[in-house]
Amino acid sequence: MALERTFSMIKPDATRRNLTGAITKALEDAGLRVVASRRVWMSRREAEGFYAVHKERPFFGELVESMSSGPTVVQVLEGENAIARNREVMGATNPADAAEGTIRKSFALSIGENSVHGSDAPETAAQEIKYWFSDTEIVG
Ligand code: DAT
Ligand code: MG
Repeated sequence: MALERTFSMIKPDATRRNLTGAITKALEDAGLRVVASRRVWMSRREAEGFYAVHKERPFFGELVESMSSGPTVVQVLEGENAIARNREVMGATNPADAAEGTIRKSFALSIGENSVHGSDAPETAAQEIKYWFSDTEIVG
């Protein structure tokens, strides 16, 4: 498997608790390299656009509210199997189901405030990276 890139986000519930460093360390310890990073307080409109795939879900309003409630850190991660590796180190969406040692098991507060986002497939990774970063901002 060649080097792959994925999109990651440290969510407002985590930046609020000063967990940016701890979460980045967990990603780096898992073999992922941060090749782009920016702190951004997204607008409701940006959050709605980013999570458009979930717009019919009952939790969409809550999700947009929470994602625009404070700063996030948007990142591009690079590594072998980066998409799957990142999902593995993040843990299950609901922290109650997340495996021991995962970021969500260690830090998430609830299914809605679950500390991190990670792309789930090559197509969404490409789309999500492009949503937040231009090519020149990614330095591998
Ligand atoms: P993931 O972030 O693991 O890819 P997802 O794509 O199914 O999970 O959902 C996106 C986000 O939406 C998730 O990180 C938190 C929120 N969410 C999902 N299910 C939820 C629920 N049942 N109640 C509240 N928020 C939810
Ligand atoms: Mg998802």
